Amino acid sequence: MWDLEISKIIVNGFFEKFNDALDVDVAIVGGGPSALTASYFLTKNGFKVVIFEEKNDPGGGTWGGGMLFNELVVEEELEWMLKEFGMNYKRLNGFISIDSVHFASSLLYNTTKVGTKIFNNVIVEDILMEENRLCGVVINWAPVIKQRLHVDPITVKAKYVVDGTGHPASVVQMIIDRNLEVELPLDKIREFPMNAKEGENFVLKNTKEVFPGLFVMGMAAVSVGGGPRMGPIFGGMLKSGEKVANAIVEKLSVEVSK
Ligand code: 48F
Repeated sequence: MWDLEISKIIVNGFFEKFNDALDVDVAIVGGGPSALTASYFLTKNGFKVVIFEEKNDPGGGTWGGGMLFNELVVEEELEWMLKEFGMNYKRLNGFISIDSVHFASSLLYNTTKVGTKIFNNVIVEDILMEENRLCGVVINWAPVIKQRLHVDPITVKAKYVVDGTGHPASVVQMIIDRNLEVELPLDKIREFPMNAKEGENFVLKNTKEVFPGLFVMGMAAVSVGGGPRMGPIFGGMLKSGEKVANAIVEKLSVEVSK
């Protein structure tokens, strides 16, 4: 019977992916542009990467461009990466302009094509710790959390966790809420008014390991470091994702060769 066959294909296909994603090299929280870039470079380097995105549609703040004008901007120096992703773009006075729907879908296509697994509608609601080091995340279905259902989560083991949750820096916030030692330049997570140029440099500088086993990238790195937001310029997100990927590749490669 067709209908039964279809249901079995879906259920078996999902659980095959999901089972494999319970023990990974890198778990990325949030599916925004920095996450899609980081996962692409990590997976391409042979590491097992999973992204958990609480919304139905991964891509974070990319789809709507600036103020719903669905065009976004990156710096000219990133042309090599856009070429790597096979994107169409226009060069204009030192900047590059890209259709935001094309940008989001290209990032999604490229990272899933190399093998990154994205689980949408899944929220990271807590962290998994061992000997004062992050070693995974605690996940649940986003509708379970949003409807406040009393349902326990399950855990995913990861060698590294990356906070790519954007403005709220949710994973770092979970560490702070538990009074664990995290080095913050301010008394709390906070971002400052928009300044695209400063923000673009700031995001890259603040993309780093902030707690053993936990990296922060993208807008989350800005919030944790206390810097200015930068709105619809996305070069910093791509650079930040690439920086996290390189840093983790280096660490994991050392561990593999031990
Ligand atoms: O904010 P977001 O797009 O992340 P980003 O990579 O990019 C920022 C830009 O979009 C833009 C900008 C450019 O200059 O300023 O804002 O830093 O995407 C973050 C994603 O994380 C998801 C959220 O739904 C969004 O899609 N997210 C947040 N908390 C959780 C989460 C969580 N606890 N579990 C799963 N997903």
